[in-house]
Amino acid sequence: MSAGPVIVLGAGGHAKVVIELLRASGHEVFGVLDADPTPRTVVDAPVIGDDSRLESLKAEGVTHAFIAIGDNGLRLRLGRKAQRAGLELVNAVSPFARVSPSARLGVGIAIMAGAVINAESDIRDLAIINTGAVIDHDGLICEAAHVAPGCALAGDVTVGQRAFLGVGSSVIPGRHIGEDAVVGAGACVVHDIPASALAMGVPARVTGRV
Ligand code: JB3
Repeated sequence: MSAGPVIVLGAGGHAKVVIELLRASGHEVFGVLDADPTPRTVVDAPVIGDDSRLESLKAEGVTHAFIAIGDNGLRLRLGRKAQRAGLELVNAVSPFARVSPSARLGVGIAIMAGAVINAESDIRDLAIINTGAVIDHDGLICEAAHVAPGCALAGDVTVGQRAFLGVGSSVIPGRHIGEDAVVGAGACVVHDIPASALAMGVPARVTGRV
């Protein structure tokens, strides 16, 4: 069954991309909720209020939500809040992404144009697989993790909840990135990265804590 009208949370740059993905997949975008409820449009979608509107939207016929906010912790919290308000999370998957038929997807996931998700990978709720990123076979991308544009993850890579892989970073096969870790842009991960660590460079080295 196709999703009904979708409310999008967040009115920034990420929301612009997501709204266009939702429309390209045939979804109706009902409107946008933002912390700044000033009436305006986001790629022609109206900002209709802030999150206080969530509770009433189901009665207005809205059935689904998408959390279009890049902050991983906030996206996870808002996703669960939207579900508690009775809204289902929809996925925003570009028609120009390649998702293996054996890959498993949760809900509330953004998969941008040019992204590739290979065999038997597991992408959990509220993750972002950004423009042109590659998740090779048997990858595990946990809840609300963000794999930025141009990342390349070889086979059997695990990315923990709310972790962030910066633009163009790469990970060799079998490595684990811990929960809430941050990998800097262009880094090359050849060793496991501990939870909440900040790692950067080629090869990536832990330089601090997030
Ligand atoms: O790297 C790429 C390709 N995209 C980034 C994306 C994944 O994350 C992008 O470059 C940014 O780094 C970021 O995009 P985002 O989240 O759109 O950033 P920003 O432009 O700051 O927009 C965040 C929006 O969320 C703002 O309009 C805030 O007012 C809004 N916001 C903040 N807290 C909230 C809340 N909106 C709602 N509904 N609820 C909140 O609690």
